[in-house]
Amino acid sequence: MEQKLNALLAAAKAELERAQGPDQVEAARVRYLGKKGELSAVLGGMGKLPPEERRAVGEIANRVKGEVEALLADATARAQDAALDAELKGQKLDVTLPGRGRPQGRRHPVSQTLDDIVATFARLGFDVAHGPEVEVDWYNFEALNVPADHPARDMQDTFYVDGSWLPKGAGPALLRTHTSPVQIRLMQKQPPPVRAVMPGRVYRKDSDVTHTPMFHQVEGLYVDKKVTFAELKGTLDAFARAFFGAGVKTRFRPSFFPFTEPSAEVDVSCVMCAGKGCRVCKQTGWLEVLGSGMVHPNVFRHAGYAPGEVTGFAFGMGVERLAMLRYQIDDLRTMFENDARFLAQF
Ligand code: 2NL
Repeated sequence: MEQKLNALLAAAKAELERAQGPDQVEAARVRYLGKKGELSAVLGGMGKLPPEERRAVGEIANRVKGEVEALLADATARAQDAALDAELKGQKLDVTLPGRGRPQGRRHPVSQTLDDIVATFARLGFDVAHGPEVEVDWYNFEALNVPADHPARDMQDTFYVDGSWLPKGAGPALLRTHTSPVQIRLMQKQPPPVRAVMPGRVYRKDSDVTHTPMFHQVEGLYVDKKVTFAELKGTLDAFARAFFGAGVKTRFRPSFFPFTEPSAEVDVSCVMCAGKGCRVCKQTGWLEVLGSGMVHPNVFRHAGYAPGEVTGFAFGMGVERLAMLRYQIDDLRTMFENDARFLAQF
């Protein structure tokens, strides 16, 4: 029996050395190691051996099996190498060809503008704060002194979402319509002074040529003892000159927001025509770039600050609008189509 096994090993070795291609290797595997193969046939005869010989023969059979398996692995590797060699022989490879260039990516104009706005305020001493995009009614409206019957609270203007996962009594859930709730959360979390900007995505149920349901905003807040309207003007004028260029002028016009009193809209002299009047500024020489005002006492009360002890100013601006002015883009929708040919220009 030992002789039979050694003969089997020698035959397998000879056959696998001759084998060409994966099919012949596989045929050899079936012949020697398969269920109905030669090794099985030899082992099948083991039952007739006296018990004292069985053990010795079993050991030899295992060794032979291991050696045939190793020979098979070698033969498989050789067959694969040969197949690859044959494939490459049929190809011509010009190693002197230049590599294929990969197009370089770049940041979206909205991201560039948002980062520049934040960096400009950072240089003026402002921190940066972030907060959730899914908010509750209280932080988005109530705390900001927006009346219950204000049109902005309407189902038509705000995306209300399922809030059943929130703690009981949390109130209606919605997609924030401005980043102001982050300012309320910040004031609740830390005592004055606060000086921070809040950049991020905001959502409104608007969709037409000049409005998208999602856009970006940067809001800012400065609260301390005796912050004045003069500081609001100085800060926003410094921002406008840093962002649009040292030559721009600013103009503050009275306005109204529920969360500030008094309130002011800020215009800059037209960056296209330097104030002479053109299509972009509709011949006025001015561009509206942000809204601002002194924080309303009710907002301080809701945030847990004492209105008698602190004052502050706040402001907000739309990032897409500033990006369009800065890069002279005249169609808002191009900002959301993500056509690489468009985005590569900024
Ligand atoms: C605009 C106008 C504004 C604010 C945002 C604010 C936030 C708090 C308190 C008071 Cl917590 N005000 N934010 C104030 C005035 C204007 O945004 O036109 N945004 C695009």
